Amino acid sequence: MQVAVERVVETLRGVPPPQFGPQEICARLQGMLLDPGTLAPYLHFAPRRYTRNLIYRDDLFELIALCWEPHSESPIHNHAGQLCWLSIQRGGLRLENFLSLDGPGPGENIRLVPNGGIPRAGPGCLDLQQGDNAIHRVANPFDERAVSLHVYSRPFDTCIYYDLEAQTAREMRLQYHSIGGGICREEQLQ
Ligand code: CSS
Ligand code: FE2
Repeated sequence: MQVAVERVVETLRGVPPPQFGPQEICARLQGMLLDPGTLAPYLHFAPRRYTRNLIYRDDLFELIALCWEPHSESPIHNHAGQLCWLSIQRGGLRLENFLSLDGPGPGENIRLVPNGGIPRAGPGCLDLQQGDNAIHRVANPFDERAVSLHVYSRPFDTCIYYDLEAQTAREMRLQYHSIGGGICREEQLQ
């Protein structure tokens, strides 16, 4: 069953704040595939990287479409203690989880160890990251473009990124590539 993106926004807006948690939201997103025509206005790709395209945001949650060029990847990062649902819509993504032996940081001498994942997660796959120690890397090491839909509750504009070799954890600012379908000008990037 394919769902219009507007319908997903409506559904999520209908969830009362105390219920906006793993059980309720996983039940709504599990196996959900969006009608590609309704998602198309939010899909903007950029060479050799992934882009973050904001569909909807309020105080409780944000809905973002991420567009992954072949051979692009995120840094290893956390989600600022917020809940993060990732639903693959097109192509494949490699999901790698890590565990910090030294807390989420930021700081020095932060040791990470691999903590499972999925070598190739495909359309309909839903992943949930929760808590400060929910650290992962998402990559598209494949030869076709990929698209994933993300729900973050509450929205966050910074997170921690990790350098495995240097064992550092630093704050990183997150930016939108487009908002409501319109590409952000440099000065609008937030
Ligand atoms: N959290 C990353 C994407 S992987 S879930 C981000 O929002 O850029
Ligand atoms: Fe993430």
